[in-house]
Amino acid sequence: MTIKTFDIASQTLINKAAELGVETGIERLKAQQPQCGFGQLGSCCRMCYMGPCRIDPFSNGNGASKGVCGASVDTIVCRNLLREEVGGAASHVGHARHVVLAFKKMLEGKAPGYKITGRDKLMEVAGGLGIAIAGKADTEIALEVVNKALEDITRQDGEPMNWIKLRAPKKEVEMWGKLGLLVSNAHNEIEEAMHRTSMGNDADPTNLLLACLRMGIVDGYAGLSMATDFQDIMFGVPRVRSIEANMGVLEKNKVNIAMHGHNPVLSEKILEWAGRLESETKDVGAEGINVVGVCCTGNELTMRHNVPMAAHNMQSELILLTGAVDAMVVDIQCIWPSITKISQCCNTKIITTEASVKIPGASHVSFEAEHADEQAKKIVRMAIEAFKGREESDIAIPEEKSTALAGFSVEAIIDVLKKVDSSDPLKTVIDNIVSGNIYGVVGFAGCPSIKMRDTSMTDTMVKELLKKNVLIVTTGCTAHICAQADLMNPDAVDKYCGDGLKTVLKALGEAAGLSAPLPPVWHMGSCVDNARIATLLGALADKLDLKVSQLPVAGSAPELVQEKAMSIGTWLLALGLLVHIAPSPRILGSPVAAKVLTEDLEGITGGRAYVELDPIKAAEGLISHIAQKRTALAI
Ligand code: NFS
Ligand code: SF4
Repeated sequence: MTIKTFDIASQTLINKAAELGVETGIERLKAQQPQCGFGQLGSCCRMCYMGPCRIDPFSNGNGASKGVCGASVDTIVCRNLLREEVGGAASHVGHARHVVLAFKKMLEGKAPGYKITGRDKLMEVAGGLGIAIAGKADTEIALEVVNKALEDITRQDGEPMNWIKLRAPKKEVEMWGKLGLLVSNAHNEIEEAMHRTSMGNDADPTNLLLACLRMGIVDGYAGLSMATDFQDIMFGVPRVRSIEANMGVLEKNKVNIAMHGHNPVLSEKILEWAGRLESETKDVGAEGINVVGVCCTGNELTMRHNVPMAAHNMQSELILLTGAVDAMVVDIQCIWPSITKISQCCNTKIITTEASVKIPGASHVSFEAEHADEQAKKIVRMAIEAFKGREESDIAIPEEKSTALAGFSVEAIIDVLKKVDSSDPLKTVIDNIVSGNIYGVVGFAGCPSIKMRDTSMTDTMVKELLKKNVLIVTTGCTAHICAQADLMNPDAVDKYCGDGLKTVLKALGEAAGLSAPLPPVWHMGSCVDNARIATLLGALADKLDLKVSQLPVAGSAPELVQEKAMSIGTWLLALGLLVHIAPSPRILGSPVAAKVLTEDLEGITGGRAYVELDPIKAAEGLISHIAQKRTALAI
């Protein structure tokens, strides 16, 4: 495997690592070559101690075609796939539960550091859940909302989740009811999925694949949608704003605190205390505090507070090599254990904050909502103290930084559209889709992968699609990639868009009073904010009385890394979307899984997985899918 070159900022720091003899993921990926073929096909099983068993797809009957227990390759692959989905859904449900419980503590007076910031959102959610509002105090309404959320991880009555009823599009709820996919309790689903995939239980590949769809729906509603709703209620609904991206946002003379992870319950407090303790930086010779964001917590902070988005996941080790990150504060998910080793040579203090996420070599400050102020103060002071360890000669901040517009929540998008048509905001989008000015919409989500980054998979695909007038919405680390590639600012319109899309974005920008076009790639948030994309699609489908699968839209996880991206992708499959994925998910060892997910599923939910590793061909595949949908709608 050859790895070519990366973007300039990353490459500068990769070179610095080489000079210093510091190992990064690039060397470790090389050292893993060749990666295990059984693993890539999903055809190895470790579910019991008669194994591990592996099935050779090329044995032609000569090698092992069954596990010791007789499990077929289809059983093995589908069981493994469901466990991947569990990993993803458990992460998102755990994230949502953490936010809900922090909010509950606040309502009970036990976490005084937090408040209700998004009151309108609270009322919208309460109304949607059927909670009577009149005559009640906000906290009373909020507690009822919390109880509805907790029902979705406790109820045993088999009733569909409250958050499905609140957020799922109508026709899909009907379809899921017929298919037996209306899940009730996220924790029960996760337990049952682990149970049924353990040795000697579910051996039917189709039954296991249906369970994968259920897990996707668990992720979508008890994970993504619930987390997004509560974060908006606690911290406010994002609004469109101008921000900066890439590692050039670090500031040489300031204490740089990199927030990395996912949970705004932590990062919001660190940001607040960084502001409150700014004057203390004088004592160590710094000129203030610069909080920057890495990965999804970066997206959360940028969408609500203009905090610069410094680095995506693949750059989370590289940013330390700038020598200018005084502290990297992490919570949950996507945190590479390698950072503590790298931090030793770069004078960075790595601070873990979750009891369940500790890393050897890091300092640990446990962070609980009850003591948020005290603990955030302590963490910020540790970062200020760490500034003293700076080595002037080690500092190498890349120059690269770009500007971008972020904060495209559904509410923010509707606000812009209302300026064109106040009584029927979605009409503008629909009219432009019908006229072909917007040929279609593709949502990009997920991670940057070292395996795909040298082909610039995401940026290349996005540029190809823009040429064909496809509007792009994005979340997660692909949002970082697009911001760094200058795809989220108004200048990108003339540079990359086809004529139709140019016309729409210019008109919308003017209506929004920006005196510039809207960007062609809309930053809709973190990975849990994929809920926002689904809400927007659902609103379009419900308004047109169509199924989501009939819309000229698609999704892409062009640099799949995380199990979380798999469970999100499966939710989108359940919603009826074409989901492009690269590299291939670990299903190709199973003829049944490959056929069901890439072909047959289309006849069931309307969704289909599409694996293509070449960015140009992948963009063409998405365009031809959109073309088919347009033809079917006679537009
Ligand atoms: Ni999403 Fe966010 Fe990034 Fe991938 Fe990780 S940070 S939750 S999983 S790597 S996009
Ligand atoms: Fe092998 Fe079956 Fe055990 Fe899996 S469950 S390791 S296939 S014997």
